[in-house]
Amino acid sequence: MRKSFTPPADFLDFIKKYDKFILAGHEEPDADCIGSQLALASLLSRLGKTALLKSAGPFRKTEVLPYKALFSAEISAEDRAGAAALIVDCSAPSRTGSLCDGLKTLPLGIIDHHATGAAYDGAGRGESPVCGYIEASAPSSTVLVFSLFKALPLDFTKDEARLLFLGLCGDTGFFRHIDSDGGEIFRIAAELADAGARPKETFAKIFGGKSLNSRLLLGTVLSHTETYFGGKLLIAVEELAETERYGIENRDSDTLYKLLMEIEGVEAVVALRQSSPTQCTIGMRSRDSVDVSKAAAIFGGGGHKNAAGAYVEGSIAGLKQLVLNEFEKILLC
Ligand SMILES: [Mn+2]
Repeated sequence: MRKSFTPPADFLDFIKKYDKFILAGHEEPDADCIGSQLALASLLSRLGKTALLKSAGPFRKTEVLPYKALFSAEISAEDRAGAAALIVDCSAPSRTGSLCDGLKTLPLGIIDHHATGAAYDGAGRGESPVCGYIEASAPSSTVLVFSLFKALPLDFTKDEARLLFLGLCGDTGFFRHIDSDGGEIFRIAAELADAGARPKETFAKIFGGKSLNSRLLLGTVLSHTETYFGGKLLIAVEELAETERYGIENRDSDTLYKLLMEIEGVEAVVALRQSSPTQCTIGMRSRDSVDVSKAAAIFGGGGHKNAAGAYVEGSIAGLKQLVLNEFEKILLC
């Protein structure tokens, strides 16, 4: 089936209606978040509008670090005057971290492709209008921003094409997560390549630039990965002392998940990390029909069907059994 992405008419009206936008993305931004925000800012400025780029950070991933200086983590009263807010690559203002307060009471537009995003109903925003372009079947937010360019219509500059392509490659793991029904994605990729996107350079941006410490941390985490349920589930553990020894900036989650998901028989991978003496992050990846977004929601987090996470109180030792209980239901039923 041939599908395409088209922004809802009321979302296009939202873009046309305001002259000034505060563009916010989620905390710890990835290539899709940053690529979407920057391409959108460029689109808005070409329409003669003001776009203020905001991110709470931290900028950890090597592919987003070069753009850090373009973003501010503060929203001033002057920024807010006459502005509408646009949040990208997440659906709830709370996901923007420290920016959340600065977005309060502003008219809000949302561009997102997360499965758990569709439920956002504007709760707590009083009379402020909320307008969403939320499409869980889109592989990246940049695909939705791409469709905004097409709908207006605007041709892509070389820089815009490269930013949109960067987000698309980031969220699809360089196209390897695209399953059937992916024709439209490759048509979009082809159009971005025609407009100046460079796959080789993008690959080097996303997968290059690693340090030796990042490989040593990866080796340590791999060396204490445990297998459960006949090899269907792997739990990888990163203790606080290990993160501190090698540096959190050297954490390479994408490669960890990739290496572990490549093991025969594995249906899900959980990365359990002690992020402070009292808090842990739980990252989850899964294959095809195994839905980890529900498990993440039980721990107060969210995400996609095959990629989700949560931030929870507790220690690795305490959480492991709770994780096993949830995955027993998911994998053995
Ligand atoms: Mn995304």
